[in-house]
Amino acid sequence: MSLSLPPLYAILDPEQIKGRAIEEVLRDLLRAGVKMIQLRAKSLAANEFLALANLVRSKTEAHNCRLIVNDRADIAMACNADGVHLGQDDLPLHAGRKLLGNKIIGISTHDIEQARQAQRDGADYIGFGPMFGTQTKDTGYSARGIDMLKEIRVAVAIPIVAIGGINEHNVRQVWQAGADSAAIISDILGAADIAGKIARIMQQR
Ligand code: TZP
Ligand code: MG
Repeated sequence: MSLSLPPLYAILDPEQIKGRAIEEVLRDLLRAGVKMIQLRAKSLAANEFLALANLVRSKTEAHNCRLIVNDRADIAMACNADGVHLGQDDLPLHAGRKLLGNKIIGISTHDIEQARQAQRDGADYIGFGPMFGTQTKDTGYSARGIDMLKEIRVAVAIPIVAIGGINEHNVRQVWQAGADSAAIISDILGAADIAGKIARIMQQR
């Protein structure tokens, strides 16, 4: 049976929280009812990443929220996350599957061929983007846009998480184009009132 994803896929990244305490931001996300969080920590050493992942695991578990670890299958396993998110240059899916067994594996994709390949290889969902212009990550790809998202929707049956430049003002188009979920970093983590931001995003459904 295919994975069912909540409409909002929040990404928690200690580099994007504007000097706030990560525990506080996490608490805001969970109180706002977020049911899926990806932990992304590009510049933490493995021991620091794991310590953070353990903390986030205990809080997400208490709120019945799934936890996906970005990039690191080892840390996903060590903290008992629900899964891992792998990019095109991370461990290939077959290797991730050896480590993760039947846990969730998401794969970042940027075009139809990568999306089809991820589905063939057994990904549980694909990330697709960057949808719009984003400052958060230089993906090396131009904005993919709504029309390409619609093509991806037709090309694969597995769930799609759209990412890149999504905010409260454009998220509706992303859902309408067939994304199962919208991944948002800066519009949420940069908000002065995270709970209010999430409520406004969810009102767009
Ligand atoms: N992958 C593709 S775009 C992106 C990632 C991790 C960053 C998205 O961040 P934002 O701030 O929601 O545009
Ligand atoms: Mg990666």
